[in-house]
Amino acid sequence: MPDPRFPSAFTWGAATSAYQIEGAVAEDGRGASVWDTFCATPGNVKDGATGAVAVDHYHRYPEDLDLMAGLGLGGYRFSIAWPRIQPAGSGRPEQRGLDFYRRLVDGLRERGIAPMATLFHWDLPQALQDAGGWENRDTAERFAEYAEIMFDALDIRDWLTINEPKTVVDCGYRWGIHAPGVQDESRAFVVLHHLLLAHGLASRVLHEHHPGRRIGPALNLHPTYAAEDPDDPEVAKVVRHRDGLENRVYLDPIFKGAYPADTLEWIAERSPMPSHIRDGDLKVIGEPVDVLGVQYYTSHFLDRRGERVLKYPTAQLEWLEIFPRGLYDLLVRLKDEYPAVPLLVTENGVPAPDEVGEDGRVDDQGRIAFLRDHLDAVGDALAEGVPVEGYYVWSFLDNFEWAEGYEPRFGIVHVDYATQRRTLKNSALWYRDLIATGRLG
Ligand code: GBH
Repeated sequence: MPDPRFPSAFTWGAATSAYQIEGAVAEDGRGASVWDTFCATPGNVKDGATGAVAVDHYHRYPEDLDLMAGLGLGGYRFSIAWPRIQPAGSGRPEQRGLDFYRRLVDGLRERGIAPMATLFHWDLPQALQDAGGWENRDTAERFAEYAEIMFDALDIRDWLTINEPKTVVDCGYRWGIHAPGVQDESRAFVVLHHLLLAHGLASRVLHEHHPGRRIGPALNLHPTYAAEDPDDPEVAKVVRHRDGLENRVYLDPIFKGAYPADTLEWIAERSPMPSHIRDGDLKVIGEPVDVLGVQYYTSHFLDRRGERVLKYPTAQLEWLEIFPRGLYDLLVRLKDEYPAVPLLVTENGVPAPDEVGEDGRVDDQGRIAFLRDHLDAVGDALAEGVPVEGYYVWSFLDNFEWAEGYEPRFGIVHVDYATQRRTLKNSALWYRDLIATGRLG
């Protein structure tokens, strides 16, 4: 019997992003992105790795599509490389770039896999960065134009605007560990506002030109908890503050049309961001959301000083403290505190240093347990009436893990980087069985 908590229309999917898998960075007219630039500076990425070749998906996509079909995936979430479409960040689209994504979408359709496209997964055209990037309000306008090109070019129902604005703000602009490598809070929060503006502007374009399709943001959200005594008012204050910076500062403007007052006040002490909010911006940002992409990896437990305390085991990457219950709490919270919109878990997954064994298999039991436990949390949320429509494993393939290079492997499909040979890990076989039987096992 299939697990009764999951509706029969539930989408079992997997996700990737352009820069992490495509390679072919100088092909078919693609322009440079901020990540090409960032990778070129020694010290930014482990072992000097880059996405120049990645897993060569740009050339190997037919084989990858066949592997997806073999698993029985119902949905595939990919991202479009803006620099393939507008190499200089604006103007007439590059036909060869459009053609690649058309072939990909056609290939998915032929195999009965529903495509979902992310418009921006961090690979900003370098030309726009040179003009100020997301600190420049104009980039949000350019994004809406690029979005319109894609909406017209691709026959896709579900769209995501910005992948994880928080990661761009924090990693790209506060901590400098992602492109463009800036460490400046005053600039970071201006970027935050313009990313949300870009999200709203693009959503408007879709609603005006393509009623019937759906669009929303892909937010990485982190439940925050007191590590010790939750009744300690000092801790409660710290937890609430962190919740503002991690979650509410993205959710509230998008769903409630207003920045959370406490977080905005904190930001105002560090950044001229509030002076960049123009009349009407929050109306744009508050454009109705048709579907929310929820990306969950970990939760944050905090002590009285706001320091993160690790209470549970971590994965290969230390930031990923494994806490499936956080996903349940998050989904229930979204239902309780925000307007009811269909939810998709657009990323969830775990890294490991997987290798192919002598028997030709990759026995990634840790990943199987991780995925099962998190899907169990999704099932519990569904049983509580949370409208989760689908789940996309991060990631379909091992790939370029940003500043960490190629060492952490997030795929359910193993890639031998020397030969580009693909091998289904045991987690992929487990996922195939789950999709076929509807049972978590
Ligand atoms: C997602 O980011 C991304 O969408 C995806 O591209 C990526 O491959 C995947 O997750 C796995 O990482 O400064 O300690 O937080 C998840 C958010 C942001 C978590 C960057 C790790 C760097 C270490 N990630 N962060 S830390």
